[in-house]
Amino acid sequence: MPQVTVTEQLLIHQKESPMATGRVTRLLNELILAAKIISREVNKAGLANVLGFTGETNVQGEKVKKLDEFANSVLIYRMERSGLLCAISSEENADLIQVPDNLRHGDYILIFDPLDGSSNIDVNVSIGTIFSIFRRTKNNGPVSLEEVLHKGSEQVAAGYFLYGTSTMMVYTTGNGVHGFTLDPSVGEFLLSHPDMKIPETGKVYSINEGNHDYWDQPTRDIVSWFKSQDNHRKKPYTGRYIGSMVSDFHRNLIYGGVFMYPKDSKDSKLNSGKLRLMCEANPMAFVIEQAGGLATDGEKRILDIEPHELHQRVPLFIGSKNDVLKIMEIYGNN
Ligand code: AHM
Ligand code: MG
Repeated sequence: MPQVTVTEQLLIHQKESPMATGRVTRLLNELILAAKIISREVNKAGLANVLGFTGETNVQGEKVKKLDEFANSVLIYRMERSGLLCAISSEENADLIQVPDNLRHGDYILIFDPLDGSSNIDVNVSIGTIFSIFRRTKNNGPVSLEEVLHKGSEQVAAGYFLYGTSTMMVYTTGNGVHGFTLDPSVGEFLLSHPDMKIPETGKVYSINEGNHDYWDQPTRDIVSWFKSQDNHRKKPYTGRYIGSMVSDFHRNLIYGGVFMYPKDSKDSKLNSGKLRLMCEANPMAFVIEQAGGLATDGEKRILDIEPHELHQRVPLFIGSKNDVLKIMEIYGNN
């Protein structure tokens, strides 16, 4: 089989998908380069302590950043210089980042989580970068917050990079979901998972069950349903929880299943779940819908939620269609 590179595939989709303009292709190519740099550092991460790189200063006397800060600065630095963006929002930055006046501007807005799965960064467990791209609706000048706070259904592209046993890229521009694996020997992402579809009914449920006592009753009922023999499978689902959404999501996308981060009462200030709508839930929801699955906050489609702040949090149930429909049914009956 001839090996298709991600650039070739992007160019094919540029012709087929109305949202995938040449500029989106260039933007994704810039993101790919940033992800390759992050991937290289992630692969060296286990050496940090051995080589004494975790302090503020390394053996060359240079300041060393933590991996999540490193990923954030690589993405901001490279993407600001792409000439295609007018504003950037990162999970790591409280405020919207305007592309500086001295750099070339474009009409796209990039929202990302530079390194998701923070609790797994230091223990050699898979982590990822999540991205979401919108097109600016107004013209010139500084981008207002209102211009960024769009529903997820208006994304033009979204996806993630997974730094796992291999580095992968999975993306959609609204024309299916495509997965690529980085071949380190040639430095290219090669098409390994064309037109990904999630099974309609899954096998796996993924949730942090340590939060059980903080859940509301419908959430407890949902998890009991997955663990019982009285469900779609007529036998318990398998429980799998890595604690890196990108990894849990990716496994479920391939095997079928559902990832859940419901609201809980652990932190009274956060009565709406842990995950962020704009940089985590929206891009994953765009991918899952394009793969034939669903994403909800329990009641509403994630992609229809009107954001009112940049770092808004949201309960998230995402995965195989029949499993998410069941979750909505249980919530709907309460
Ligand atoms: P992060 O962006 O700080 O890494 O938080 C998001 C992560 C998700 O990847 C993961 O699903 C979740 O937090 C795990 O949270 P918990 O440790 O509470 O189960
Ligand atoms: Mg995150």
